[in-house]
Amino acid sequence: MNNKIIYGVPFSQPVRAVLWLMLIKKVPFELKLINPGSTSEGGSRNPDYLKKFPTGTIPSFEDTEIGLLISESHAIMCYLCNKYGWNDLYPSNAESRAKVDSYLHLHHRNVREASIGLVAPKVRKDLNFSEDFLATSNAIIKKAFQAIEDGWLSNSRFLAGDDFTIADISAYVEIGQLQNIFTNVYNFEDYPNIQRWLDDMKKVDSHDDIHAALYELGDISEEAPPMEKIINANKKALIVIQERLANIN
Ligand SMILES: N[C@@H](CCC(=O)N[C@@H](CS)C(=O)NCC(=O)O)C(=O)O
Repeated sequence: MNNKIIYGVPFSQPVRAVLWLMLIKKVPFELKLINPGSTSEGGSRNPDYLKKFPTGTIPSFEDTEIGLLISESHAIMCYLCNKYGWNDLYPSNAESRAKVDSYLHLHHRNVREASIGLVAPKVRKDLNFSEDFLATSNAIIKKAFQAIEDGWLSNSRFLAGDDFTIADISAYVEIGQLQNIFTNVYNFEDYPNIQRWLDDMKKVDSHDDIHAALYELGDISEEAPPMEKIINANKKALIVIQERLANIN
């Protein structure tokens, strides 16, 4: 058993961000499957999970050796970078780090809205989002993408400068999933800087492995995928991650 445990499913965007960091850095871990939102055993809203992680969300991280429990993908990624000195992905220089942090803070309720406004309505029909809710969400997404296009990516190759950082990981799991190679629910034609960045991000180590669930799910623009397809996408991604872990451990 590994002392580092990541709780979640590979289909979840913030879970993918943490798993991607671990695969890039080739650090062994155990992935414990937790079903988001479920109150059943193995669910993120089950009392057993809530006892450890009161926010009831995935991803969460546990280091059993030192008794550390943390939720929130950004906090987990920053912790791992701090702990293991991954300054290439989370610069130690205060000014460069501030740029990364600035994106990480912006992400919530802005870029993260991509999942809520564009993907969730397709994959979570049961949540019955109202027209008003979706209109607000889409307006937030448009504003956030425009800021990235005109600001963050207008003068630099990556979000926080010319080097790839955890800000790019976090942003890509949200924005990348919308591309036509995956769910195909957003047209990036009017965003040349974002398109260029998306193409660069496809070359990042472990990109294809970490997106196995999305490759498996395919285009959802015309039709909402049946639950079985989503479950199979998670299963396929799990196999890919387990194979990678077998080579790391
Ligand atoms: N800000 C959190 C967001 C986590 C989040 O929203 N996770 C979703 C799955 S993608 C979840 O756990 N939903 C279940 C719930 O809230 O009950 C992070 O970055 O970790």
